Amino acid sequence: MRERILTRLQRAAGEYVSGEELAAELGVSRTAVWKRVAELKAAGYPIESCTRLGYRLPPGAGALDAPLFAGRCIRVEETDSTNRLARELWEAGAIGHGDVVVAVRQTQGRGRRGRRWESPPGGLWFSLLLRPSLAPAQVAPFSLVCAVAVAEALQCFVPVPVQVKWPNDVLVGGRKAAGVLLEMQAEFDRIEYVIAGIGINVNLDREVFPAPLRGLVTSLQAEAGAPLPLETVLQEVLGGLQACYGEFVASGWPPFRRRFHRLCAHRGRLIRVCQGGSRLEGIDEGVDADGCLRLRLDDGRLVRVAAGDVVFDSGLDAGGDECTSSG
Ligand code: BT5
Repeated sequence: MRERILTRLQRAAGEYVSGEELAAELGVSRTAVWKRVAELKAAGYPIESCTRLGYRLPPGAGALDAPLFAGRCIRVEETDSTNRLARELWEAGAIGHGDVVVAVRQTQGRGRRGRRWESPPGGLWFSLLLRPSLAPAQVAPFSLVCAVAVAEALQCFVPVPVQVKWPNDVLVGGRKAAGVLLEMQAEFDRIEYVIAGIGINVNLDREVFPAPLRGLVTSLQAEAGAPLPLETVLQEVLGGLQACYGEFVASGWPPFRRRFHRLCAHRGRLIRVCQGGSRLEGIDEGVDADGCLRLRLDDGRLVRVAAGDVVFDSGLDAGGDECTSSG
């Protein structure tokens, strides 16, 4: 949708286009237009807004001038993991900031902590290489930011709620439909690169998953009731990631905290956080200014958790009670 808004504003050659007109042309609400324009502005597009007149892009401020990703897309039929391939291509000097590596299928898709990510054809499996000029410690919450970007983009395609589960899961209708794997190469005070690996179950039947996962996962197709064009989903998600990346580099995690809370599936609920062999149980009191989860334990203590997996009673058939079950 962002691409179409930009194209329309460019076509207007510096004239204002009303929010109403844009909404009608795109078949969405005026609020949806307003949100996308806000994202484009955050990503560096010099769009001007005027309450009575609408939006305009000053002449000469072409879409390609904006400080966004280079956005080359390297497509392969099959690889072990797009995160691994992106690293190899970077080391060979073949890709740079903003480039994306997409695979039709991955043979050894990776989750966090060495877990496996099922990646048959029909999903979107891609990795985005980024070179932010931030200190390594500042990047930690970016995985939560990616989850927010993916969740907000996916909401355009399904009628059921899209939520996030700390730190990096995207749930559609309560089941996991996407995940984020952030990997970083850094020297002590300088980031060489960050690879944001994103997996989205787009057009997948539940039957393609191993039996233990079937009750816990879903796909956009299953929730929308029809297959979706992979390319459209990819463009929408990349647009969201671009906008969020621009805002994150400029302003850090704070602007995303509220967005994360709004989307969070377990805020205020009794949850369990599993870290390796240990587990903590308590009430989720939200994410703090560093992206850590705050947990109020039974004895009243408030603890901050920097890493782990959240398990909560989602009311779904497969339960997800065990810390090892879904990640
Ligand atoms: C994640 O890990 O959720 C991160 C997934 C990132 C995948 C992308 S695909 C492109 C790029 N290249 C890669 O090699 N990886 C990235 P985690 O939170 O650890 O969740 C892993 C767990 O999710 C597994 O242990 C399963 O329980 C479950 N799972 C596996 N495949 C799934 C799928 N396709 N959909 C939903 N859940 C899945």
